[in-house]
Amino acid sequence: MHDLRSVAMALRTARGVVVLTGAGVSVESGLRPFRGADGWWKGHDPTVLATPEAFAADPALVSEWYDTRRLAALAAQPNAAHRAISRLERHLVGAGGRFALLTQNVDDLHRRAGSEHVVELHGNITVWRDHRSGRKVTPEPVPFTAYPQPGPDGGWLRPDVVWFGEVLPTAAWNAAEAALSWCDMLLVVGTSSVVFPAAGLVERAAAAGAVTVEVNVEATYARVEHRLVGPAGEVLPRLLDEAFGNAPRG
Ligand code: BV8
Repeated sequence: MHDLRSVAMALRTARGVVVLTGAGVSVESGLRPFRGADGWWKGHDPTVLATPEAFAADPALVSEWYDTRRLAALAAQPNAAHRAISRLERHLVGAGGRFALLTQNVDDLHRRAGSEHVVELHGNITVWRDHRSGRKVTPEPVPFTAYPQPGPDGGWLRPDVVWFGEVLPTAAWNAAEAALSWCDMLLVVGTSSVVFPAAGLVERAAAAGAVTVEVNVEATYARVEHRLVGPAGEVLPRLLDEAFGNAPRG
């Protein structure tokens, strides 16, 4: 993997690193990716269920799907990919550089792996909100007693995630755009890069002159300069060892 060596050289001198992650970084934690056969649940397509229309039509079904995923995320453990990204953040910040982690994932595993500068572009499945009042709650780590679960203000509880057709949280999107202004290297890890506006960040980083690198088990349509093909839990630790020496693992 000669490209890993050239990517490591670029990473060694990068001053502003942004990492954009998708469901692929949590596959090695046992969580399903979003697309493909593995993503479907009881014969339902996630891209259909992850919409306000689906929740309005069948709040019980959508709540059950999300509660199942919430419990799976709580039971999962961060993997070597999450830990490598957390290690990269500590290295950059420790060396006086800048770092941002932009995640499309809602499973909270980056934060549990020790990442601090986490921008959750699509929300967080461990937080829910009353669908009428918007009041947020963090449910106990046990299954809901009913689907849908009544909220504190008379509505139903819905996950505090961004559904298709909903706008991304303003603060998160502003943070993502701000990161592009100082990003000189973008690592795109474990995402099919088909969901916008997140996927559009790759082209914008490249247009701003950043070195763009994809880490994925397969090549996607994302237009990047380098592709490191393999599981993120294997590629990222090797990349960091090559770039920074075999420092204590994160
Ligand atoms: C928006 C949270 C403005 C919920 C998600 C019509 C009307 C409105 C909007 C649209 C429209 N048509 C299109 C749009 C835009 C739409 C969109 O992009 N649609 C796509 C499908 C074409 N976007 C939106 O609606 C966004 N909002 O545009 O608002 C607006 C508003 C109103 C009207 C107009 C405009 C909101 C998008 C956010 C949706 N919510 N998630 C939930 O999680 O349930 S997105 C969902 O997809 C997940 O968050 C997921 O993270 C994200 C991206 O998927 P990936 O993470 O890439 O996961 P995937 O399974 O696809 O791929 C996994 C990858 O990992 C693969 O490449 C695989 O090879 C790789 N992999 C596997 N194992 C490993 C690995 N890689 C490394 N290592 C491994 N071990």
